[in-house]
Amino acid sequence: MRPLRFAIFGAGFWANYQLPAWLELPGAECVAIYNRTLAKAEKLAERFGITGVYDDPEKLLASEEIDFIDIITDVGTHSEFVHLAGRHKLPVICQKPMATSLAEAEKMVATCRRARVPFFVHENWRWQTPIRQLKRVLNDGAIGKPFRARIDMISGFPVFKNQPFLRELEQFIIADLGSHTLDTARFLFGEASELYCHTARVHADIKGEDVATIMMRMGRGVTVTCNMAYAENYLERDRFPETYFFVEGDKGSVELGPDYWIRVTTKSGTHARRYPPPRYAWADPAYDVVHASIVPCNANILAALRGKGQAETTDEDNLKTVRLVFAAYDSAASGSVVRFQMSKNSRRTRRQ
Ligand code: 89Y
Repeated sequence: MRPLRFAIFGAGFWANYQLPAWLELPGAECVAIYNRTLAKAEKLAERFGITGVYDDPEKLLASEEIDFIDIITDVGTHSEFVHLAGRHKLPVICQKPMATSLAEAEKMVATCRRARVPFFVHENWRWQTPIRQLKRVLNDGAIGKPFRARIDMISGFPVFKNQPFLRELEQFIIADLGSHTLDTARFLFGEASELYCHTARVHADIKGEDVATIMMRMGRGVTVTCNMAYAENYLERDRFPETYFFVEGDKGSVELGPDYWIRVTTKSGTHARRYPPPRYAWADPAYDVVHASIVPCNANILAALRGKGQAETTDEDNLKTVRLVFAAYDSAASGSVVRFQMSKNSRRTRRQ
């Protein structure tokens, strides 16, 4: 079968991992790179033997025959490039967070729907090896019906070192990291009906919030709390970028703790097993579990692009995560609970 040809837009920090992650998969071939600063695109292209290099996206689309675009730029340009893909009738994948506001995200989704262009969001967190296993444990029913969960992504890691633009975001940790943790909460527990949020800023030299606490009622009444912090302090159990989970059910409990250990506690005692991610030579060891999750996320979207089933992180699905992200900012600003209405088939949620 002919591989699908694609271009990546963006040659920054994340593209250095997204591109080799694509190379792990048969069935897709990167043929061109666009980046605002040509030298950065050239450097990435040389490293991976890609011939098409451009600093003008229109020129790239006029010169190259491609089947889809993978947008790996900063969030500020996602909308512009998704609309460009829509005009060219090209299927498009966009990094999380999808957009800088809910209205912008809704417009992007509507444009692609009108143009009949498949649109996916590269939301990889839920594809982490230990999180997939945690989902299996919940589905197996060993701990019974979950009633409460804690999701902790609290780290002293200096995130601004590799991603300095994060310092400049007026909305930081919920948009950057909450996009992942809230999506993972939806993946594990279903849609939210209520949300309440507090934020704080510990770093004096950044624009946005670097601490957030979000409490939600999800699915059939599970209380889920997401604790996030990038305060650059000292924490005994800090293993960036591992996310820790603790879920209580009516028959037991399950913990995903440090070093990928999953501990399931039921009447028969505690059963513990490690679920480490695969190690790729191209991945930065400091980001292992996250970089490894790019591969199954790409594979899931590629299968959908080839007409083999539905991807998990479609534009419409991710819009529900985007809704939670901006509801969290609204709740933090107003000090009030945001309530969502579930539609009958529970595929759609909307603010009440
Ligand atoms: O940008 C973020 C992401 O997507 O994964 C972790 C990160 O690099 C910092 O929060």
